[in-house]
Amino acid sequence: MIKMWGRNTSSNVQKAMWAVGELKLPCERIDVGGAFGKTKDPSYLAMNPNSLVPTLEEEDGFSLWESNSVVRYLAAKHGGLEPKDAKVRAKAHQWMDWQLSVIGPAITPVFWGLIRTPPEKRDPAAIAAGKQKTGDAVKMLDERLGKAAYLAGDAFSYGDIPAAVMVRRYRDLVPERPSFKHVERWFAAIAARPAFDEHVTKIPLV
Ligand SMILES: N[C@@H](CCC(=O)N[C@@H](CS)C(=O)NCC(=O)O)C(=O)O
Repeated sequence: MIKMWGRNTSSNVQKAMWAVGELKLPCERIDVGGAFGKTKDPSYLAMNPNSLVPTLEEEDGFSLWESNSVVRYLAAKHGGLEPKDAKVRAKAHQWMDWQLSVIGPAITPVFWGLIRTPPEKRDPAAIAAGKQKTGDAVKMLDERLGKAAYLAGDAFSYGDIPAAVMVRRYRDLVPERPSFKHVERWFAAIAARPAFDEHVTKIPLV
């Protein structure tokens, strides 16, 4: 059975576990990171020198880090989630990379400010700037989703996974957000997926 190292409250672990759920793979998830610690243990660092979660470990000793790479690997190995057409697949990869480079960094100060920082220590300006940047990013998603049902094209794929985990956080953290009707239509379809419900919606933001 595969092992996924990482606490389930991590957005990056959630991406990997959501893919595990979509692919219906037997998996043991092991709590490390955050309050659980252990990511600086030599045995963990040998698998993941970043001291971050998640890390995938297979029975033959193969290990892999970077959540989006883990998602793509599991999909390629087990079949499913991966668009067959090269251009559609490239669009999926584009939106996965965009999550790491654009919407992830935009929402991080909002998440840390509102969830992991006590009210008296919050930096309201940083939170407001993060909300604005995240809204600008979600507007890009809305424009894309005005032209296609899912981010890569007509069908759900791994290209939706990283962005949807971020949009879940945006919707919960920014109730005063503008209305993005295409994103809302797409998110309703995502939220109806049992694996998303189990590995993302049901995990509180902490
Ligand atoms: N780009 C990496 C980022 C991994 C990352 O930053 N993980 C965070 C949790 S979301 C982490 O390990 N934080 C320290 C900890 O949980 O101990 C990925 O996508 O896997």
